[in-house]
Amino acid sequence: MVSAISVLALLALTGLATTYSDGTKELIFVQTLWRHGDRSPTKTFPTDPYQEDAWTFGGGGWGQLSPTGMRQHYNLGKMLRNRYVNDYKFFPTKYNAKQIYVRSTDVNRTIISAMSNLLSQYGQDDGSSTPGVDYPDITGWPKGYVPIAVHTVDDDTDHLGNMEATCPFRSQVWELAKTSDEVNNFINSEKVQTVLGNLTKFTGQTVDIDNLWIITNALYIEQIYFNDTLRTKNTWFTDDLYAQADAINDQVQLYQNGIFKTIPNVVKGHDVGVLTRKVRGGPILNDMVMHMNIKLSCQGQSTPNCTWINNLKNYVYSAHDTTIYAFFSALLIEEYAVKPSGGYPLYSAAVLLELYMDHADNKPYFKMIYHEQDGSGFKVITMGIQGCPTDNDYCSLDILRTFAQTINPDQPIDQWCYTDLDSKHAGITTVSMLLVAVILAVQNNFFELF
Ligand SMILES: *[C@@H]1O[C@H](CO)[C@@H](O)[C@H](O)[C@H]1NC(C)=O
Ligand SMILES: *[C@@H]1O[C@H](CO)[C@@H](O)[C@H](O)[C@H]1NC(C)=O
Ligand SMILES: *[C@@H]1O[C@H](CO)[C@@H](O)[C@H](O)[C@H]1NC(C)=O
Ligand SMILES: CC(=O)N[C@H]1CO[C@H](CO)[C@@H](O)[C@@H]1O
Repeated sequence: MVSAISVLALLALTGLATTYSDGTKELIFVQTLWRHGDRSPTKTFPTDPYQEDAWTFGGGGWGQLSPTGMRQHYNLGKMLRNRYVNDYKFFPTKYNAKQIYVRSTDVNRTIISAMSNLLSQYGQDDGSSTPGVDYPDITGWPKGYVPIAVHTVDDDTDHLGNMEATCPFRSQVWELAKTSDEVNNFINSEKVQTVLGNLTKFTGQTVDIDNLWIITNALYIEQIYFNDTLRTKNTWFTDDLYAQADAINDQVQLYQNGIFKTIPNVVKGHDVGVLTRKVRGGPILNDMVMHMNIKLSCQGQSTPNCTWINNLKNYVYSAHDTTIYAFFSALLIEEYAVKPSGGYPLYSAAVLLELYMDHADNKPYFKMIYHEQDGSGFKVITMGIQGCPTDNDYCSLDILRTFAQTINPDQPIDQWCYTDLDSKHAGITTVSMLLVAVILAVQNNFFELF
């Protein structure tokens, strides 16, 4: 008894956490992918009465995180602490540099979202951290506030977090996709042309499906911040036109993420659905699966290349709606982003990917959880993934591995982005057949075949 108490005391002192198990399944690793919180528009159309100087919060100007956005991430951080520190006792009670790694895109709002989130996870005056050890014991320093490292990489080459990173190949695939019958018919439909035509008349610029989002997004945010003056300052704004433009934009986003009704959607010998999912969600899904594979292969190993992952409990990506949507599209669960309407993930949406080791069959399992927006809880979505049991929160890691493999970029992404689509005449039939085979296998759960 005495020794048990001193072990607990020691754990509390060092901030180390214990383990969490559900039956025979032991949690060994958590990866988190979230979208930043509420922000100002990133740009707008020429005739918009609300230009950059209308946005004063969060440092001011385009694309900044608002106090509401900070609060949304503060709330999410609290929920994460409740789950993993208080309930599961899996994360340590205080910041441990070896156990968490945070990677943000190099954008103010994602970095500050991460900081706001970590503030409630590990920066509260609740006695879990120690002045003089975890932060300076001085007047002026908020008591309990522990700064936590947020890493980033250059935005132009961030193919994991930034779906607009420089990638001529991705642009080529999208241009090609637009010429497919499905997308072409959509663009040229009377409904779409009418809305784009009207917006072109009103916004002072030529509106097409590529820049439509700038208008719908600015109007979305103006309805949050300037709802009382929007309709008088912007005389052409109507709820109906906005709703129509927004619905068109939702469809465009499906196409941009490689989700078509035509399967396979082959243009000039290229399967634009598979190629798009490979070039967008492929890198981050494979990055997550790689982390889990290394975590598993390092279990019980003490070689130097295992030190980092053996200590690590939480890998965090602080990113964008586009990132989560590409990730979901890669798993063909894009409809989970926003239920029931579809569309891009909302502010502070978050995906939790938990890795478990089942000590009964000695096999790895994952659980996928979604936080739809501020105020919603954590919802298990594992069963939405094709091939996962529909009546269970857990699913064999092999299902995720197979998805990752199916949409793994053909070459290292920084290299693939600079290849020319038409220079290689890759056997399209092989790619499509493989995809059909994988989908069939997933649906029938015939994984033994692969
Ligand atoms: C941060 O915000 C300022 C003001 O909008 C902007 O000039 C700067 O480029 C932003 N930096 C990043 C990395 O987002
Ligand atoms: C904005 O105002 C309209 C009515 O003028 C209302 O229907 C709508 O719900 C309001 N939107 C928000 C975000 O408050
Ligand atoms: C670590 O290095 C050893 C060789 O020293 C190698 O066999 C093993 O696969 C490596 N593990 C990882 C996770 O890279
Ligand atoms: C609101 C609005 O201006 N609607 C117009 C959109 O375009 C069509 C066709 O050009 C017009 O008939 C609508 O009046």
